[in-house]
Amino acid sequence: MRRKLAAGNWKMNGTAIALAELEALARAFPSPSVDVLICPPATLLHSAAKALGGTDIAVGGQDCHAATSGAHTGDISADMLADAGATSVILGHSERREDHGEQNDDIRAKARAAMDAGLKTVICVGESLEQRDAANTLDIIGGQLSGSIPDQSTGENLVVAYEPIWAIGTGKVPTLNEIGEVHDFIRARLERRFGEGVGRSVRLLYGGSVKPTNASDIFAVSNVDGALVGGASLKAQDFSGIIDALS
Ligand code: 3PY
Repeated sequence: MRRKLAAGNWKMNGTAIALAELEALARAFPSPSVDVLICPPATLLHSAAKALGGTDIAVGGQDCHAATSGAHTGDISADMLADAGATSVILGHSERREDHGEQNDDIRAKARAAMDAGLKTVICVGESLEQRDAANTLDIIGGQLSGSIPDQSTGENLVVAYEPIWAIGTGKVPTLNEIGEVHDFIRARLERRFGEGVGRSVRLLYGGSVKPTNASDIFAVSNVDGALVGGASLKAQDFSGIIDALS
C-alpha cells in the first residue's frame, strides 16, 4: 500500500514572511495518513526545517549538484541539503530542464548523488504541448524515465512526478483519462525495469495546476498517489485543502 504524498514546490517564491504560512499549515495539518513535503527556496530550508521540527511535515530542496563539494559557484550539494534539514529533493523539474538546459543524464547524476546522501528524490517528467499534439507524449516520458532515473532507485528513495509542461502555471489541466494513461504507462515502465515489487512501491504524483477544487477528481485516477503542487502550496489554506482531498 503506497502512502499518499502532497509535495509543495515553492519555486523562487517565499521570504522569511512565508514561514508564517508554513506554521499555519502545520497547525491546520489535517491528516496523519498523508505524507506532506514542502520544498522552499534554498535560503529558507534551514529555518523551514527548524520551524517544522517536531511536526509531520518534511522539508526538501528544489535541485542539487551532482558533485559532493568543490568549485561550483552558486550550487548546492545533496549533502548540504541534508545538512540544512532536507529529507528530499525535486530533480528535473521542467523549469530547470528549460532554464538551465538540464538533460536526462544530468538529472540521473544528480539523483545518484541525492540518493547517496540519503535523500528521497522527486524526479519530474512531462511533455510539451507540441509533443502532445504530435502524439509523442509516451515516447517522451519513456525517454525521460529511462534517462533520468538511476538504477539504485527503490520505492523508498524515488518518487516520480508527471507534470505536463503545458499545465504548469497555466490553469490548464489534462483530462482525467490523459492523466491516467500517462500514470499507468509510468507504472508499467517502472515494473518492467525494476520488477513488480519496486515498480509498484514507487509513488507517482501528478503536478500542474492542482487546486483544492480539482484535487479530489485527480486523486481518484488510478496510479495517482498524490500531487506536486506549485502556486497552491504557498497558501496554507489551499494546500491543506489539497491534503484534505488526499486523506
Ligand atoms: C506547478 O504546479 O506549477 C508545478 O510546477 C509544480 O511543480
